[in-house]
Amino acid sequence: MIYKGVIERYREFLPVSSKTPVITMYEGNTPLLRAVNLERRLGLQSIELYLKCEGFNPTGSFKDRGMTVAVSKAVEEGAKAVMCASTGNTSASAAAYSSRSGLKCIVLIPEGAIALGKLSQAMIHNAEVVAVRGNFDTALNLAREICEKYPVTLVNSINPYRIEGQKTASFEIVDSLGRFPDYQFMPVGNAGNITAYWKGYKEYQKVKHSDCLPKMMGFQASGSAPIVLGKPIKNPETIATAIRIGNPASWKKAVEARDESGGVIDTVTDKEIITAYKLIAGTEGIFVEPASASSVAGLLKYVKKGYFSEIKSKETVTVVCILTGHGLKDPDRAIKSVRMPKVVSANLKSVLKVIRL
Ligand code: AN7
Repeated sequence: MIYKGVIERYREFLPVSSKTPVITMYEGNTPLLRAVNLERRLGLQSIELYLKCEGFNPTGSFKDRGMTVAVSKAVEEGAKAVMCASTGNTSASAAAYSSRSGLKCIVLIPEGAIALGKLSQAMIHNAEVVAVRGNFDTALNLAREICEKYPVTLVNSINPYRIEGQKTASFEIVDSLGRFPDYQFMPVGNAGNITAYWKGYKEYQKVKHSDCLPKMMGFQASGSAPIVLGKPIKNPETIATAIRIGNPASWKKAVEARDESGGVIDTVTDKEIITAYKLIAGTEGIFVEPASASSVAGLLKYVKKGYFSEIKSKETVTVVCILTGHGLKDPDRAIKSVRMPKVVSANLKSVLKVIRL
């Protein structure tokens, strides 16, 4: 059967009917790749590591899973316009699905704080892009207020349809592995995604009659870690602009996911994020954006801490790291993280001198 996106594939688990006009770009069905090179790097024989490559979605991030449901439902319910505040990926996805559906799309972004790739996506898809002099949290408050007062549908993850769509990623992981993973490492920003995965795993557990659920291991950037600190942060900072969020909307649900699963929500530093970012690209050939690398950064931190040291030598555990967004979203960061190309004269001798064959 030809793949037709997450709504068709997981229809019975989603709030859609035969009357719902499905706005899709065949999102989802992303690769779950075994990361043998990273496994070697971690130095633990007992970990089977997989990477869920969500950057391979149509607009380059996991947001498309939720956006297909949110925009389809907005059209079904007769909306004329949708709106979101965004650190970039939500706005890119909202703009793309809106242009496909004919809805007007308005996005509020924190001025100067979103990666260029994401900004270019929102703009080329004809969204009304407004840069707010403030951070994401301020922009989200404004978007909420506007959507309460005017006939505009909010498509941030406060919109329950977003969470419903995003939970399909956990179904895919179970379907690909043929079992539930033991641990899932992932970034946490506004905390919608950890909420969605946990909801998905719990729903699938009932269907699959499994007694195993993964521990949810969420990671915030250390300068933007309100959940870890237990209080909102007024001026969050991190190079991982996607998760530069000081007051996550799904805070309570994220804490529930952590506690019900026996997992953790912890921090990784920008330095740890960049190390993991380069390691994923350099050892597995997958280019992710910095925020996404916080999942692997978290895994490296926990391996180093000895978190997995109690695993008996014959046992193996299955770990999935969620790589939420594509590296091309933020090419500036890649360029800043590596050495620039050497410039040489246009002759064989000069080129050979540099490439050292
Ligand atoms: C690549 O686009 O919040 O914890 O406005 O773009 O569900 O917020 C993006 C978040 C992780 C965090 N990785 O997910 C937005 C936005 C990437 C992201 C997250 C985001 P949530």
